[in-house]
Amino acid sequence: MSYPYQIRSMEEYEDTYQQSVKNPENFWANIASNFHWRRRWDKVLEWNFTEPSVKWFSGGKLNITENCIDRHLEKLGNRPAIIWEPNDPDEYHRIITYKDLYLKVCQVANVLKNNGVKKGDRVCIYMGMIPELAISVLACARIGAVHSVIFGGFSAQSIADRLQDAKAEYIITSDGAFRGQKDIPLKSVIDDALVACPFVKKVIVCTRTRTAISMIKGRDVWWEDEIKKIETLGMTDCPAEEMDAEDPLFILYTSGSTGKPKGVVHSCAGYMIYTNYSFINVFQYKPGDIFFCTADIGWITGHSYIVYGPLSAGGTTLMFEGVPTWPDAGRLWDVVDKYRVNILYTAPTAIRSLMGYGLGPLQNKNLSSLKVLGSVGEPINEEAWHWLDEHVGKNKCPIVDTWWQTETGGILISNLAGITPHKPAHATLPLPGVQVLLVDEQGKTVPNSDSAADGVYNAAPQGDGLQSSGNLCIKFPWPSIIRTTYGDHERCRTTYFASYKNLYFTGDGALRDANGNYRITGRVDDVLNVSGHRIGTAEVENAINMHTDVVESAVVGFPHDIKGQGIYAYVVYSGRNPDQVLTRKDIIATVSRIIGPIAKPDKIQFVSSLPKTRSGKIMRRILRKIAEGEMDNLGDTSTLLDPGVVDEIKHGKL
Ligand code: 6R9
Repeated sequence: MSYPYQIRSMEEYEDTYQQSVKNPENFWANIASNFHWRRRWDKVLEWNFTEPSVKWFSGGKLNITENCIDRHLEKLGNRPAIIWEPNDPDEYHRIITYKDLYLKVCQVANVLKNNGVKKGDRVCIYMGMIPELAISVLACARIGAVHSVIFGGFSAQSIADRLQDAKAEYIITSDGAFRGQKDIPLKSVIDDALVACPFVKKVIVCTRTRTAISMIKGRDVWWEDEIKKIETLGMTDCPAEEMDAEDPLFILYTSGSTGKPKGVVHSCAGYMIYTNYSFINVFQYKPGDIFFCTADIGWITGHSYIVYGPLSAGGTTLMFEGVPTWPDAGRLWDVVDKYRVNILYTAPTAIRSLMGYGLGPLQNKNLSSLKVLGSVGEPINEEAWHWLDEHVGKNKCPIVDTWWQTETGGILISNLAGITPHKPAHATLPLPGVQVLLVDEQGKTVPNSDSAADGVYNAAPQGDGLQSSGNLCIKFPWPSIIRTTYGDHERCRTTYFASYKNLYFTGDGALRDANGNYRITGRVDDVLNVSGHRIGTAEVENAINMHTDVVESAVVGFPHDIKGQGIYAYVVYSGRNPDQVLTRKDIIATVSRIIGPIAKPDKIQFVSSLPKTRSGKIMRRILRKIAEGEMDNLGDTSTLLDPGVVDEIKHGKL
């Protein structure tokens, strides 16, 4: 494969950016012509941000798996598509070529059909990081079923909520999953979830851990048996379903500032084109490179940059089942050396956790294959940036700091490796086609913050330092923008398109320097970012409030050395159980059960009441300051119903 739209110099970037702003339709149509279409589109773009309604490549027909697999078979059939490294370094790794992938995806697609799955049906996938997970995702896409992957760390209750919301009647899971020392009983969690989901018709169970599980007659079937059936029937091929450009490809649930997680919907063509374009340009991927993204496919990063981006580019993607610190803190580097990884894409939280082990685990590691390093999920602090640069990249690998979201489908702001300048702790410049600006509280555009109107890059600014700051918005659609929130379009409108007229609002705050580089400062809403995972404070509060001894609670974030943000819960507690140590444990167990272990509070402070305004609103600003240890800087507390509460909380013990 060659990538005619890969940007090779700073000048080319600036030119391309300007073209993409002047004539976005032309720009994206040119890129789209490099893909395999069953039928060419009639109209490149129709959009408005009021409903909102965004349609890219209307009338076009395609199947994303033909672009990710079939079109590579002739020239790249024997190239590894997926390299899989197991949790246990002593177990055999697996290499799946494009030819193998084609056969496996067709097989599983036929299994799905044979079990009644049809185009448009929602299929929930709850698996560990094994190749069958990627194969399942692609098998759904092959037959036009809408996949909804749920991260293995979510609880039965969370799964049930998502299954009900998506009305998913089919599930693919495995008996269990290995992660470090842990053996996670996936099928038994699914069984618990399904008590509340009688509408689920079929559960396909893949063997991984050989944990004892129960199989329910008529509902549960073994993956391996189903594949055998397909083989006996002689069904080797599975023609790809012809999809409309705007048909939904998948639903992925993510947390917001209020209520339950929402199902972000992405569509076939736009998502494919944008993940491919951003993959090739941000990482400067070259044919034959080994690309290693350490995310889990349960998150958007895994969807876009383990599965769809690399495979649509005919690339080789490495899937790692385990964790960076097991059996020891050198594991990630062993994996890099074992496969001579060229591009490593990881998260600041992983880097900070590895930094904690010192330089010992890096000794005797070669790492000379690395060319590009990438970071995603949260702002990368300068210390972690420099550690990565010096000790992993040996000062010769550009680091891309990639800013994006579940809702954006792909990377929107990032330097392009080795092409546009990097700056520690800055995501830097928007990709071509992405028109970024900052607004103030009233929704007015902040001067010198608009990448499209004020120039995307300024090599020689007057003066230096900070130029502007505000809330990060995008004013023109890019192909992989969120289309809707599943089953509730109004929620999509109010969450992203109603804060500021004609703008997509990201929920993040940002600064822009005089060169035009953006620096993301973090969420400005009630969403926490814990180890790169998005967690809504309201969700955690709801879970804590389920505990019988809890009257009410308020959850805020606090700076955490490794996780970036930790979860701090203020709990008003009825005192029925005087043993606070026990109650703390109980509350943590409740949160684990309702949401999953990723949402467990790091700190719990029992208080007799919460600071509220006269109208009954919890003053989170004050609680946040106390959690951050900024006791002397609480600001105005005069609007509080009972200012005495603040003193009690300030002097309270954890
Ligand atoms: C891809 C992903 C999105 C939120 C986003 C922002 C934060 C992601 C970042 C970053 C600073 C970066 N975020 N990348 N902040 N610099 N390079 O993480 O999606 O799970 O939906 O989270 O993560 O706050 O709004 P998602």
